[in-house]
Amino acid sequence: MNQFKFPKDFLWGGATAANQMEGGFYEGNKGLNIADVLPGGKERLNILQSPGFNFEIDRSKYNYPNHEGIDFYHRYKEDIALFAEMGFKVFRMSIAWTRIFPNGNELEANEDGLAFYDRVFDELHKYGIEPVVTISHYEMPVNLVKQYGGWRNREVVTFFERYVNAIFNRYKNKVKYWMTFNEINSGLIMPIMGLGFSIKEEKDKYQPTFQAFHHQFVASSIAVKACHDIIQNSQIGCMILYAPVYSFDSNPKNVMFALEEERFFNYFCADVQIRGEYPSFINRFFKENNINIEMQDGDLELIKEGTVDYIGFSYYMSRTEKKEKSDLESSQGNLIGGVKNPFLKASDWGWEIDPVGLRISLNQLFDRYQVPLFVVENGLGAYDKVEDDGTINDYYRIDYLREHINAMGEAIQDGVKLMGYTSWGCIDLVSASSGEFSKRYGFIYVDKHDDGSGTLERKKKKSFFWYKDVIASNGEKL
Ligand code: BGP
Repeated sequence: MNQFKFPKDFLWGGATAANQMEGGFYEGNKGLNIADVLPGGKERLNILQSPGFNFEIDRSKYNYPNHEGIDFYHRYKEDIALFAEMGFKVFRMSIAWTRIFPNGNELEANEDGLAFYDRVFDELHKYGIEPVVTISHYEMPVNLVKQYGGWRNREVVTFFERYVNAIFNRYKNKVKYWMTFNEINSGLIMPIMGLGFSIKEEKDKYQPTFQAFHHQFVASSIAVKACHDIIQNSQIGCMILYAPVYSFDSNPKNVMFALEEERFFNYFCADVQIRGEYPSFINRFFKENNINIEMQDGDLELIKEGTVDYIGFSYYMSRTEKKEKSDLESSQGNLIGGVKNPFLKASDWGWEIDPVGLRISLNQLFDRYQVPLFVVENGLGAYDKVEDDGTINDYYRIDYLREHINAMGEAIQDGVKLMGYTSWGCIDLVSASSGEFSKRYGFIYVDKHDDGSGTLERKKKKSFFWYKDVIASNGEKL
C-alpha cells in the first residue's frame, strides 16, 4: 500500500513513438523518416556517435528494425484492447510526420496517413482512452534532411507549420493533449535524431546546433498558438529529457560545474519554451563560442507568445559530474555521461537507476517554472525471459516502477502539480538509441528478436497485472 494519494483525475497510461512500433514503413504512401534509415544494434550507436552518415538504406549490409517495428500499423486494435484492459486513461503516441507529408514539403496532406490516425484515435476513444500526441518524435522526413539540411534551414519551419495545421484541423475533436518536440534537448547529444544532421561533421558544431534549436523554438511557438486557436480546451506541452545533475563531492569547482551542466542540458530549451525567452546564462556561452543566431523580425515576440501549457519530460537516470575526470571514472553507458555514482546501481545498459532523482527532478522543475508537470517517459529497459510455461516474471521491472511511482507520490506531497504518468514502451518496441528488440520496457511482451525473427505474438507479463492494480487503485496499491 502506498501512503500517498494521487489526484482523482491523474492521467495513468503508457508511452510509445510511431517509428519504434508502427512498422508499415512504406504503407499508406508514407515517406522515409530518419528512424527508417538507422540500422539496428551496434551500428546504430556508432552512427549516432560518428560523422559522415548519409541517411541512406543499405539492406545488403544492415538490418532495419524500425521497418516492421512491432506492426502496430496492422495490430493497433489488439494492442489498444490490451491497454484498455490495464485501465489506461491516456495513451502517449506520436504521429509520423512522413505519413502526413511523405517528403515534408508537399502542399497537400496525404489522406491515407490522416485516415490511419483517425482509426487509431477512434479505437482509443471507444475505450475512453485519451491520446497524448507527440508531434515530432525523431521522425523528420529524410527528404528535409537531404534537401534542406534538417532544422538548420529556416524553410523547415514553414513545412512544420503546414504539418501542424493539417493535424490540428483534422483531429481537433479527437485529441486535446499535445507535445511539440520529443526530448528537444537531446539534440545536444544525438543531433541526427533530433535536429536532422550530424554535428560532428561540422567544423564549428555549436553554430548550426543552436541555429537549428532557434528554428525549433519558433516552430514550437507556432504550434502552440495554432493549437490554442484551432482546438478548444487543448493543452500543449514541451518535452524535455531531464536528468538532474549532482556534484560528485562538495568541492565548489565540481558544484559549479554540475550547475553549469544542469543549466546547459536540462534548462536551456525548457527556459525558452516555458518562460518564452532565452535565459541570460546562455549569452556568455554564445559569446565564448562565437555563436550568432540569425533571427527574423518578430521571432522573439513569437517565442514569448507561444509558451507551452505544461512540461512533459522523460526521466530515466540522474547524472553525477566532476570537472576533471579520468576515463576510468566515467559512468560507462549512462546516456548523458558523467562519472559513476557510488550510491546507485545501473541497468544492463548502464543507465543509473535513481528513483529519488525523480522526486528531485519534479521539485526542481516545479520550483523553477510553476507549471503543471507530466512524466511522459520512465521505465526499465531489461532482458526478459519467457519461461517454459509461457509466463514472463519481470519482478525487476515492477520494483523499478514501484519506486519511481512512490517518488512521484512524495513529490505530490511536496506540493508539485503533476498531471500524469505514462510509462515508456508500455508494449515492447524498438529501442531508440540501439535499435534493439532485446531491450524491453513493456507490460506486454512482443515475440520479436534482434535478428528479425519472431511471430509478433503479444503476451502479458507479470507487470501487466501489477500496473492494472496500480491504476485501478489510483496509485494506492503498489
Ligand atoms: C527516450 C526516447 C524514446 C525511448 C526511450 C528509451 O530517449 O524518447 O524514444 O526509446 O528514451 O530509450 P532506448 O530506447 O534507447 O532505451
